[in-house]
Amino acid sequence: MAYRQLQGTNRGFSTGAPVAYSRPMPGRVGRSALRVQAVAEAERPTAAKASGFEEVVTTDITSKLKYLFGRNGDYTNADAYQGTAWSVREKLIDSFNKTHEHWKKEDPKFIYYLSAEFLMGRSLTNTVYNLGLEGEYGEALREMGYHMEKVADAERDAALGNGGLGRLAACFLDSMATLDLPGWGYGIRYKYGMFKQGLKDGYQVEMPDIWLTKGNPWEVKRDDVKFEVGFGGRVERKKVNGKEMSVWTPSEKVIAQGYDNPIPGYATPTTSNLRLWDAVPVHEFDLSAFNAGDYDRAMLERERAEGISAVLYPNDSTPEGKELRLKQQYFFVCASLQDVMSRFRAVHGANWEALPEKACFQLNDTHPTIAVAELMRLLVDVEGLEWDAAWTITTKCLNYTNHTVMPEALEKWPVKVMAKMLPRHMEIIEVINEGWTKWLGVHLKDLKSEERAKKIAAMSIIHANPWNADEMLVNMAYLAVVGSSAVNGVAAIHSNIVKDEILNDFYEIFPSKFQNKTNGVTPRRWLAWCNPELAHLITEALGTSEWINDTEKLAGLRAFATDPAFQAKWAAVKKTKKAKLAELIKKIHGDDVNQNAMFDIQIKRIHEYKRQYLNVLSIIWRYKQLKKMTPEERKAAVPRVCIIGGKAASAYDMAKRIIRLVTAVGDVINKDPETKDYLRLYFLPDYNVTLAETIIPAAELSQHISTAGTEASGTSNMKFQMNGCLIMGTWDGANIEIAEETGVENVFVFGVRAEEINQLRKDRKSFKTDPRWDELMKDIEGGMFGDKDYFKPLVDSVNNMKVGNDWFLLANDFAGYLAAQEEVDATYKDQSEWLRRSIMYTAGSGKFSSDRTIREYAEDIWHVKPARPSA
Ligand code: NBG
Repeated sequence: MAYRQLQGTNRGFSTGAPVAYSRPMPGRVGRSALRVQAVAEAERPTAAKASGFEEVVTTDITSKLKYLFGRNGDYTNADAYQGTAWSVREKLIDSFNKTHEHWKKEDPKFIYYLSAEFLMGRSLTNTVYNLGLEGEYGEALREMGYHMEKVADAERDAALGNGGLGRLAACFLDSMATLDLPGWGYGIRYKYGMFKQGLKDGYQVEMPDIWLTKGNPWEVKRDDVKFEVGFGGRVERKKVNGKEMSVWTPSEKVIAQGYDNPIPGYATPTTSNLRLWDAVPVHEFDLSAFNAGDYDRAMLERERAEGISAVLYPNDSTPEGKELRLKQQYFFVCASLQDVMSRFRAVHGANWEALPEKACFQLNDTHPTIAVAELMRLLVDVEGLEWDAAWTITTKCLNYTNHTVMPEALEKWPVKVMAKMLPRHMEIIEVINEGWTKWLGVHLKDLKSEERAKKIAAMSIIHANPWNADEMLVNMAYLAVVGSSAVNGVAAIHSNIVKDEILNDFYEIFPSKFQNKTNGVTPRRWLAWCNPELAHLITEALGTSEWINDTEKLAGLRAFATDPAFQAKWAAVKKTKKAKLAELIKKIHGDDVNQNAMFDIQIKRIHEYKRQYLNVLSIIWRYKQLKKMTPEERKAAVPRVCIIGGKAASAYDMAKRIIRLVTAVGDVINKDPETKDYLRLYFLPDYNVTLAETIIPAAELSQHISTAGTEASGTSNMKFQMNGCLIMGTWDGANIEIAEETGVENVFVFGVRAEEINQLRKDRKSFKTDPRWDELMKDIEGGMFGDKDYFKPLVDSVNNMKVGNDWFLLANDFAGYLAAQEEVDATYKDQSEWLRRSIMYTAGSGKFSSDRTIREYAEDIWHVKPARPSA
């Protein structure tokens, strides 16, 4: 009873207040600071009432600890986390139930976001803030002698994703819920998420991410949500009820067990859902094998089944690994489609023609593309629809987002593997391809026959492996395009590359299918909650906290960009955040860093195209210049603390060498008594969502320096921008739009343009490298940072045109990069100019809220409308 009151009153929904009603401002700062809020403070509970709530919360936390964990006082922070999380969970489930009761009643069209990855990070703080409960929980914990931030620190990240693609999916869920859009995410409940990265003697080591051992308060196991998923076996034609049908008899079956992860929207009663599938055996245990003494066989089925959802992206360089990955993809797609169809059937019966009015699916990259064949199978083989009717439904329901231009990430499955694991799907794909190529033949009838044949071969979903003519492949991107209504890229330049290069043949045939949806990030997690100090300042200046879900309002900050008093406050926030990061560096590396130095950051997956190597080269160059200076000259230099973080895929050898180069250079620089006050380089291991939440608010300069045309969008660039961090970037991905919104003159742009790349690659062998470049290559090769042999392939990859070919054109951009670095230094010396730019970044970040992106998807692709439950 008391809780219902607490929830109803505190969230203010019963008042029918507009979306950005009196949000308690972000900040773990207690209620008195919250009282400075500009808007509708009257709606907040009075202090007397509030302290009553806190008592109730305290009692609830301790009761959770007592009855769920058998603990009675003397709690550690980790205990306090468990008690708090299990208490918050109840509020979340209340709101989840209400939302879903409403949606069931309204029966709106749903969007289902199919993604092999959801990089959620931690949930406690985000949930408490999104639900507007931070005051109560913060205070209750304080009364118990704990601090919310330390308590929240006990939570393990849900790291069910590799990087940008998975984190984007997580931001999208936050925005879908916040915008009251009926929508769910569907994915895999990996037992082990993204590996934990450690450093041993400066080299990356990988450790399993065991994140579920202490239970997961943020999920609800659904014992009533289970579907069978089959693999292998054979297909026969049989007469079923007088009709010729294809009947697939799989040789292996597993059960997909559903787990719901409620997703709270912000400033709305809507709480949506991320349903993740766990693979479990059909039969618990083979007792007869056990009784016969065959213990291994008794356990075999369980192990095989559990293996499917065990690990995020197993290394796919071996055939077994590849097979497992395809298995994962089919596993979650099959369960998700069955789930959606069974809910549809419960309401609409077998009226499948109406399915596209009630459901649409977004394929997050090619990973869930098997959905094209699976939806066809379910409609034709299971529901008995005619092929053409099923095809119309399928293509109306599905849409595909492309997230990469990297050929190695555009999936192609060997026909052999597909036919063995999913024999019926392989047949279906063959039929789709037959129909498709035939259609093409007619469509292209005006071409000369030779040309037409060439074009059709180039666009065939099934084609020979260009490196091995004996092997036939299924091109998943082609299947996705042919099977979808809409295809989109994730930033303007990227969508153009998709249209003009990667899928150009398809674009020419279906120009209206192709769209752009520039990525965005949730301003809740990535500004309001991770940088409460800045959020307070913004709210104070704008006189409203409405910017939290209407980021266009941030533009109002432009009026303060040159105001010295505001600049001083802005600088003070950055200083606080830098101090926090400095603390972290001290904890990890044991070093005190100069907090007046510029914090220069590059955090992202390690990849040659992202060019962390180029960053290191410029740091070495800076070091060498500092060494040449007199102590007096050094004093005039801009000191920098450079930070690089990111994981290298376990099989990506070159990326691992880059990490070692970072640590090796850091080892030399950080110890040099002459320069260490002016330059540091740290590698921060195990970069993840939580670490990003500390690093990004502290950053002053961030590096987004991919070779033009290679980074589809980037999303950390948007997070940095929101937090007032200046960007050093190439004309690539979303950097371009960020520069346009911020004012190009405020961004440090350098490097060649995407349209020049092909020619420059051809000419790279004869490119005359900068003498400074040559010097650095000799330094590394000569062992200036030790590990000569280990670094040799790295040097060769960019410098020895007989071995490597500098595919990502580091040498071409090197001189421009150093010049841009000089510009950075000069600007930093003028702190008022630097601060003006910093404010202009946040002010210009309105476009990059994932709310904007999701609104565009909802309007242009999904045609899904908000459906908000009443409070
Ligand atoms: C990544 C791109 C990023 C982009 C994210 C989200 C993959 C396959 N792609 O540039 O590299 O920001 O997707 O769209 O992870």
